[in-house]
Amino acid sequence: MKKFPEGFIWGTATSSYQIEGAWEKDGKGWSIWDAFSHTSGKTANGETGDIACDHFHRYKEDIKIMADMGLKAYRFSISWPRIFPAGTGKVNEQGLQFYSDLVDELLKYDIEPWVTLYHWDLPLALQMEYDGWLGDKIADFFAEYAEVCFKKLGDRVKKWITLNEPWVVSILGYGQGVMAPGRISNSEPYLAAHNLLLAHAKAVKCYRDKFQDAQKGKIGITNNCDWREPLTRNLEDQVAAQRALEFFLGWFADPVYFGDYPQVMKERVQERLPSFTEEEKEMLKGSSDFFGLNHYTTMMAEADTGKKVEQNVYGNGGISEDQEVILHVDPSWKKTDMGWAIVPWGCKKLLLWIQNRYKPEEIIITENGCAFDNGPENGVVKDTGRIDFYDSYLSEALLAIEDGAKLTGYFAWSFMDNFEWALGYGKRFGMVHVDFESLKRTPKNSALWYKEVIASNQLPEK
Ligand code: PNW
Repeated sequence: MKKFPEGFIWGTATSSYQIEGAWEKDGKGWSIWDAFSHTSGKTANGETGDIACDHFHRYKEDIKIMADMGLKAYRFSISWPRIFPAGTGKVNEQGLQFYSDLVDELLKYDIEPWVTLYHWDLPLALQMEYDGWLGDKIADFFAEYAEVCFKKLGDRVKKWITLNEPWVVSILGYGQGVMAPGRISNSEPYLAAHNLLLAHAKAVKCYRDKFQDAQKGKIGITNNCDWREPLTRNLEDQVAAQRALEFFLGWFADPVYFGDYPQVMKERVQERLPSFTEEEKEMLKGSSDFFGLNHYTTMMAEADTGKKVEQNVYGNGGISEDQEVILHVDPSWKKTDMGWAIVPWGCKKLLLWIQNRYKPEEIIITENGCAFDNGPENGVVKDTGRIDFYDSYLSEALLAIEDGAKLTGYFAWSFMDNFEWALGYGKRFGMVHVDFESLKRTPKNSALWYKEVIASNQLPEK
């Protein structure tokens, strides 16, 4: 059995709105997810994150479980409206204190905090008064918020992630409307994405100008991408798969690594794609110290020759009309409770595609995981499907490392079952089971399996 590289970072991930609860506690303002989940018809069974896992009150118990698992790192996000109830202006010290205490508790057990500044819970006030990610002041507000976090926590937090999955914010929040703020448009996603990228760049500039020398941390962005495999070996389908990847990941990673959008997007999206000034390009280029990747699944790509639009599987594809790519899933592929196909080799191919295109010094998988619904029986949760999933994806990640991908860390999504956005509590991604009535935590067998992986730095013999 091959070992992972020495010092490999093993972690789990969560996000504020999905686990914290305490939605109006200690001066927190409302986020767009508070408003969205409280709007009838937007989430499964009208479920909300009002209580969620009540992590806000139970973080010590949760961190104890993390320590028992032997986690080296824990990725969580800060709720912007806990820090700035109105999005900008006055800071809520009580909100900051919660995260400061959380960080101290993690460090007590030698678990390194990896902090995401934005995992989708935008202060509602900024949505109402400034049009959220469509407004031209949003990047400055984000940098203002980020600076407060660097100042208060940067003495102890050495890993920062500005944004989680701007693709999801743009496509699912502004394109398909299934996530907050629930807008449906074929132009707004491009504008939201543009402002997200500028917000990222401004926060990074602030960190580098004012904090990085003294605090000696790293800062980057996390993008999500599925793999796109050409449906056939025809040149058209190969080009279509490449185009789909550029529309998905290149949209965000090209500006961060090269300073501008992919050419193919400029050609196809035209005036709906905003452009960067020279100064903005400079600010964006090289603005991530590591390549943060969230990866879940794979689809096959076919060039859309114009006749098949109706049968397109739009869901995961970006703004499909602009790409002219039809997505397919192989019927033989097994699926998780999300309906996402389990295709471990797609993970390897994607890692190598990233290494080859961007040549990052480090890639960190900041999320990978699966939803399966297994509950405790006599205190034991036999989630073999989840163990198989992790084992297969990690095996492929290891092969990618052997082939040159500089993968240096891996975060399982998720530490515990939580609020899966519009799908509510029915989709369970956790290594730790949460009973949403009693809020009791039960580590699943996958948590015990992961503990073994971490301790030995390799995958156990099967
Ligand atoms: C990610 N898609 O979301 C998020 O970062 C997590 O908050 C979430 O719980 C997890 O993955 C599981 O869903 C995604 O449709 C949501 O392609 C949707 C998609 C991708 C990622």
